[in-house]
Amino acid sequence: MTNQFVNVSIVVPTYNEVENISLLLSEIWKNVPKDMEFEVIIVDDNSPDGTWRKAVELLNDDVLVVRRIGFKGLSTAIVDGVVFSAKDYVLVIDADLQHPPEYIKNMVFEASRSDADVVIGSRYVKGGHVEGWSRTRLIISKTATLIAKLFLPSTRKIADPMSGFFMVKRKIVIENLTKLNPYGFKILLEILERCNPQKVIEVPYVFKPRRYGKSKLGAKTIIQYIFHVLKLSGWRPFKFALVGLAGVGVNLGILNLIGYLTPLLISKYFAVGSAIAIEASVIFNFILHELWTFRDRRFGNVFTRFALFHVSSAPAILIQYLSSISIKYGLAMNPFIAQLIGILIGFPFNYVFSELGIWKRKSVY
Ligand SMILES: Nc1nc2c(ncn2[C@@H]2O[C@H](COP(=O)(O)OP(=O)(O)O)[C@@H](O)[C@H]2O)c(=O)[nH]1
Ligand SMILES: [Mg+2]
Repeated sequence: MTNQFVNVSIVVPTYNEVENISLLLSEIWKNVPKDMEFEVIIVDDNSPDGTWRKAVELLNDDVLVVRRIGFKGLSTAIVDGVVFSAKDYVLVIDADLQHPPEYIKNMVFEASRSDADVVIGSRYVKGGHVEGWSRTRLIISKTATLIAKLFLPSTRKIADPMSGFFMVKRKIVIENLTKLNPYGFKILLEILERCNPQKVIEVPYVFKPRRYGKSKLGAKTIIQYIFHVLKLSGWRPFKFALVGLAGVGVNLGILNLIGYLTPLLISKYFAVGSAIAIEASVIFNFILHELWTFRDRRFGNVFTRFALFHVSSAPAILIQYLSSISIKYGLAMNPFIAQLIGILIGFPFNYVFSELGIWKRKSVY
């Protein structure tokens, strides 16, 4: 009889988990499907509490302990675990029993059934849940998920792209190893963005409170996370802002030129002159976004994108236009304040609309 399950390397990153490690291993043995071929790889960063020593004591033929000296970091530990692994799938699970091993069976079953590139243990699909989090903690997690979805198109259809409990085909990680930048804690985001998985599925699980010991992730995690997402996005929001800034320059430059060539257009017919300058800057911004900011995301018809870009620029344009006209006709509003309002309201709208509506990435799953 052929084996009905895929074979799996279970990678466990550990740092100061001495009280959890033996319980975790026995839970894993209890919960893997009976006829599944598997191995366990513990990647420990030379924990001061001697987790690695304890793990070596528990060693049997199917367990490998990697003790890294002079390294520290959750994501790099997981990537090293993948490098040492030898099976078709890698399953990543925390050592502190927050990812209950009883869900392994179901994840393996779904991987075997679907042949998905990535199987995510998900807290945010039906049947999934988080136990023991305060409302604040939950809001932070959901906000972080939303940030990922805005900046990283590969995560948009996934309910829990920040999960640390997941399976991935070894092959897609190894093939893209040099593209991975295992910064921070969210290696799944890296895999989704850089390894180009074609099929991703989510399986619900209940995230439990830590069994023993304490969390290694502190307040600076949030800053690191935002930095990580921006880096993964190729700094797109900054490129977008830079182009916008250059657009303001173009606007003013053209207005000056028009004034020089046809003075009437910046006096009696200022509304016309101003409109021409604004349109010139919108065209300029559009071209730069096409060639630079979103060059990898030019799908569909360029004229549709061009028309939509006018819609997305509309709030900024409108505020700018009204303020410049009102200033011109003496209805006095401080021009800097008017510009600032235009930018504050216009920029986020324009950016979000551009990301989600105009230059959206084609979804593969
Ligand atoms: N090898 C290694 N493992 C780590 C490191 N930081 C955290 N871990 C492990 O990664 C898992 C998740 O970390 P944890 O502190 O529980 O994060 P939290 O669940 O988000 O609070 C646990 O198994 C930790 O032992 C690290 O720097 N190196
Ligand atoms: Mg934990």
